[in-house]
Amino acid sequence: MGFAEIILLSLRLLAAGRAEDGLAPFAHTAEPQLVALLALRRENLPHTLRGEIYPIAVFEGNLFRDASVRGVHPLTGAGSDAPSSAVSPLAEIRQFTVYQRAAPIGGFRVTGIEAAVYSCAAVQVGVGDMDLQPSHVRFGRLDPRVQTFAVSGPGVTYEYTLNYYLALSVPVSQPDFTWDSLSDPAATRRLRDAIREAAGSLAEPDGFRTFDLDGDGQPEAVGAVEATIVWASDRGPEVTPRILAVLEETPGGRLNRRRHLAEVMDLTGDGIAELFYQIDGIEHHAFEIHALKRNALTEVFSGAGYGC
Ligand SMILES: [Ca+2]
Repeated sequence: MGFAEIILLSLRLLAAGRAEDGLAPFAHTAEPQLVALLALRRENLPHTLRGEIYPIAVFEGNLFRDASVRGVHPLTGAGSDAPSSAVSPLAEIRQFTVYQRAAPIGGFRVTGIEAAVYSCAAVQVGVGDMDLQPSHVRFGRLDPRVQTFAVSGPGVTYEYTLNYYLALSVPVSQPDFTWDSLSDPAATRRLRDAIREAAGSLAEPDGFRTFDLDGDGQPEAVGAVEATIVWASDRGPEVTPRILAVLEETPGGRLNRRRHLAEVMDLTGDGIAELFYQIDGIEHHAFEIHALKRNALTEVFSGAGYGC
């Protein structure tokens, strides 16, 4: 599962792009923003680190579009899509800032493009030099984004651990927000009740977290009740919280696909945070970006699916 079957080969690739445009009426950033994933791999015996950049989406002209570029499967020779002359955006965009929980923890510079094989798909990834703050590089086993694999073959047995970080080609300053639920238990109660009610359940929400998506100083909260994820926005003591989104935890109705809220960050530079979701399934990863507009969270990108 996961990226267990990644094999890195240096290949000259025929590749095909895939565009799944979303609509996002936001202010322009000055230059295209390449939203990418840094897969940081630790070889567990020597504790060496290696990073690979996976392009996810480009934000340009107020739109997010798929930035993943298919390769040719090195084992079967088959492409995931019809061959084309699509070129990885990493050929032009090489410098990234790496984030963890919306805080920059270092940089990555792409020096080459290679094929990474994930299960039945091959994609182009960037390899290169990284400079991360060691204290922020985490491989905690409780983190849902961290996966450990044991690989054994003829005369070879080793183990490695992967963690994923958001990487942006255009660094965007993030609002500094901490909201203490203990200091405002009434607002916490309002938000938790609104989440339960929207989910249609009496159960207490799991994974209750707060952010300030719109920068107004009032909290937006997320919580899950069974398989339903609810976002709500507090509007003060006299008003019922506004429901921003009700999502199924298993998107598309496919079994074993789950959303992980990987980052909540302003990706577009307009001061309003977007949600960056990683969708994990069996031998499959994909990504979604949701944005706050007109008092609702709307999916503005879905794509960069890796795997079967
Ligand atoms: Ca807010």
